[in-house]
Formats: sequence, structure tokens, C-alpha cells
Amino acid sequence: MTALTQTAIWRALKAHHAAIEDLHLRTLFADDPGRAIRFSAEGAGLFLDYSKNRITDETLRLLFLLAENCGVAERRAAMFSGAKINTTERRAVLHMALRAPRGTRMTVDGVDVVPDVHKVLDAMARFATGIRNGEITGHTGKRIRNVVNIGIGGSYLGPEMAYFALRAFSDRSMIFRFVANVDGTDFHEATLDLDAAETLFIVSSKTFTTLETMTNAATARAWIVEKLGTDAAVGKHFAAISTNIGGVTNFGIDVANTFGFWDWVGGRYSMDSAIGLSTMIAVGPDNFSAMLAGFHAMDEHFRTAPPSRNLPLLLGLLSVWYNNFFSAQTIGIMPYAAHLARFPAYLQQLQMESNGKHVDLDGQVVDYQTGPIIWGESGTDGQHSFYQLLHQGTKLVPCDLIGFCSPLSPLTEQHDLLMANLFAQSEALAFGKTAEALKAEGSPDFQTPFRVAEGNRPTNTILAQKLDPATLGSLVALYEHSVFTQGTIWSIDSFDQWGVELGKVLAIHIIPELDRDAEPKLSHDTSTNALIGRYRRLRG
Ligand code: G6Q
Repeated sequence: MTALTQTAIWRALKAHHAAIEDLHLRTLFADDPGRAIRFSAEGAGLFLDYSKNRITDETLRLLFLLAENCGVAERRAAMFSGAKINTTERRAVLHMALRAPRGTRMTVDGVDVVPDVHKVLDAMARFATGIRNGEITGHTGKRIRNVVNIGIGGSYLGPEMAYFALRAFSDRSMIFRFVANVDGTDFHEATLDLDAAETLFIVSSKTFTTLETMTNAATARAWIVEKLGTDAAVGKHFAAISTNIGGVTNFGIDVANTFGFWDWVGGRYSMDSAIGLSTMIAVGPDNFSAMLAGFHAMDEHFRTAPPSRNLPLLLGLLSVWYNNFFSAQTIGIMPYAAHLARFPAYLQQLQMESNGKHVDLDGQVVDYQTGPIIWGESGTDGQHSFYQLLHQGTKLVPCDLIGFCSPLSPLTEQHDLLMANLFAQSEALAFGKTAEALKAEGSPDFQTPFRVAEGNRPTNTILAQKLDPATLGSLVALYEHSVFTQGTIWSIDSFDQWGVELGKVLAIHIIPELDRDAEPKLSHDTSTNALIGRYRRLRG
């Protein structure tokens, strides 16, 4: 196979980049009144304006050709067919089956998995409804009012993000907390003000072996037993989500409170599986179904929309354009919605764990950049801190600005203010502020060089009607499939995470060396030895 960077299309894109890199968005807009309409697309309830990107019709033509040459359509068909495209783990990648409507067929190894998906969803709905209406109680008969999800990484970021995103749809009489960190303060703070008799712990772990989660789950177990005075309370105060049912049983969690999923669901692609149980308890089964319908609508859009109107494909190709041809190192995600405050962190894992790879599918070290660094903050908060660098710094940071037309609070005028900021930022980033404009405004000459903003900073604007469950589903699926598109172009496995697996075992060797009764003979490098020694002396 020809290496990506040696292909004719890659070279054509490089040449095209050299030809247009100095073109300013001011010129592109001035010369083409139809640009905003032509470079917009809509699907699954989302509207994408990508006109403020440093692209021309020729750029798009070449990027679509790149997608064609890299087999995006073929690999997408393979993914949807249940083929084992996660080759390094020999697994299918079928999170789309988690939101497939009842009665549709999606197979892994020739077996239709959709009936099992709905069996679990139905069991989750029964459990969630029982908790919400008080039919399922704690050990003492008190209603469950507090739900604490214990899990990390893919078993944490999605549930936490979704709970905050859909807070307006949640049962306000209940409290939801999320414990991920092995730092004991995380558990301690999350439970400090809770009545154990009203608290349900959901232990979420695909493998049910992760050190942080198993440690926090054991702490939670001890907390319940201590507060309620009996081991017998555990059954009523724990539920588990895992693919490792044996591990759950050994921990002592009732099979009736255990919800499974499958090895064809990656951790970071699992918020719409049973891992979303806390979300379902918060917003109720109907809202959860609406979220799944939003995911599914975007799956269908990705599968069927032509390239020029295919939102995930466009987003993915634009990311490749900046990453590989403009040498942009990062992409900023700026949701103009306080409820989406955790969305950048969620996308950080989704994208960086998926596409932070240095070898291709054949195991060859790549000679091109793969996944960009993803980061972000909710607007307008970011504007008063790091946007300075976006406007006037020396780095190119393409950003996605995400906004909603209907507010979730009754403060509609404040919503107009919020959206005015979004529109103003995308405008200022694209068009900047010239010395002439500053002069015309009466800005003193000595300040001019410092106040000039050169513009030509690219943004995508994503607009939706309202941040509701369906919109959240399609927004997440938009990025899932954009990640897939990028991974396919780079010919990497977006569904394994060997770097994370490495991290999971690193601390194991040091844990016994911190034992208070041990006098370990340290054999690390001199820096690590000294740090461990200092910690042992000072920890008190
Ligand atoms: C996700 C990753 C990783 C994983 C966590 C938790 O894709 O694999 O973030 O979700 O390490 O793993 P468990 O769910 O197995 O505890």
C-alpha cells in the first residue's frame, strides 16, 4: 500500500495548501456572496456553518477525493456491518447498535445484537423507573434520593457530561454525583452530606478490574456497611454495569441489579449503553430513548448523506486539513451553553484516546500527524481568559463554537447575550480588526500595532434548536463519526487504547514501596527513588 504522504491526492492537497494558505477569509467572503449558504449543511437536528474555514470549493473537492481514496465509505460500511475493524483487539465496533431501533438488525459474528440491546434497555428502564417512583428502596425502606456513579475514563466522562447537559430534564428531587479519582477526597467529598440509607452506588466498569474504580467501590461498600450497620445492606445499595458479570458477582452485587454490555462497545463510546444508567435514572427512560433516537438519526445521516452535506465527514476532513496541512496542533471546543461545561472534557477523551496513535493499521510508524489535542471551555467564560491567544497569539487554533436557539432557563434576554457573544467571536476570529478600522474608530496611533487582530482564524459554528436529549445524542454521534473519519484517513485503529492499558499497570509496582511497614530497596532511576523517599518521609 502506498504510504499516505506519497499518494497523489496528499501531494495535491499540499500543493493546494501552498497556493491558498495566504488567502484571507475577508477576501473569500467579499468575493463570494453565496459562501455562507454553500458552506453550510444540516442533518439530524444540527446545523453546521463551516464557511468561516480557510477553504475553497477546490479544497473540498480534494478533501472528498482524499476520503474516497482512503476508503472512508468502505470502512464505514464495514463498521456498520459488524466487521472487526478494531483489528488490534480483534473486535467489532458497533456502538451504533446501542441506539438501533427495536426490530432493526445489526450483527456481530452473524448474530443480531439488537434484541439483546433492547433487553438490557428494558431492564434498565424497569430499574430506573423503580428508583424514580420509590418502588425500589434502600435497605431501611427509605426512598433512594442520591445516585453516585463510580467509574473512570469511559465509564465516567459520558455519564457526568450527560447528567449536566440534561440537567433541565432531570428529577430535581434527586442528587447525582460522580466519583472517578482514586484520590480519597473525591469519594469523601461526594458522600460527605449524603444519607447512606438514601444512596445508591452504581459501579461502572467495563472490565471490573480498574484499580481506581475497584478501590472506590470497596470504599463505598465499607461506607454503606458502616453507616447502615450490616453487610445485608449492600444488595439494596449497589448496582453494577459491566461486561465482566463474574467480577460483579464476586464483588457481591446482586445479579438483578447488574446490567451488561458487550466487547464491541469501546469505553469512550459507551455513554448510551448501560453505562448510561445514571443518566436514565436522572432524566427517565423516555428522555433516554429520545437521546438514543438523536444518536441514531446522526448514525443514519453519516451513513447516507452525500459528502457535501455529511456533517461528521465534513468536520473530520476539516480537522485533517488543519492538522496535516496547516500544522495546527490543537482544536478548541467552545460550547456556548453552561450545561455543556463537561463536553470539552468528554470530547477530549473521545478524540485523543481514539486518534492519539503513532502507528498505522499495519503497525508501521506514521510519518504524518495524527489526532490533534482537544481542549475547550464553555463560552463565554473562555473569552475572558484564553481567547486572547486565539485572537492575537502566534498559533492557529481552529475552534468549534456550539450554540442553541432556545434557552433552557426563563432568562431569555441573557440567552440573547450569550448567543451574541458566539456570533461576535466567530466574526472577530474570521475578520479580525485592521489598522484602518482602528484609526477610523479614533484609536491612538501608538496602540495600533497592539490592537490589530489579523483574523483568518477558522471556526465551525454548530447550531441546534435546543439542548434536549435528542440534540445531545446527535451532537455526540457527530463527533464519534468525525473521529472515525479522521482515523480512517490516517489509517489508524481509533478503537484501541494501548497507552491507557500501559498506564493502568504502571503504579502497581510502586504501591508496595509506599507501604508504611515496608523498608523497600528502591531500584528506579535516581529521580523516582528520591521522590518516593521524600514522600515516605513527609507524608505524616
Ligand atoms: C475508554 C478507555 C478507558 C476506560 C477506563 C475505565 O475507551 O478504555 O477510559 O473506559 O479505563 O475502564 P473500565 O470501564 O474497564 O473500568
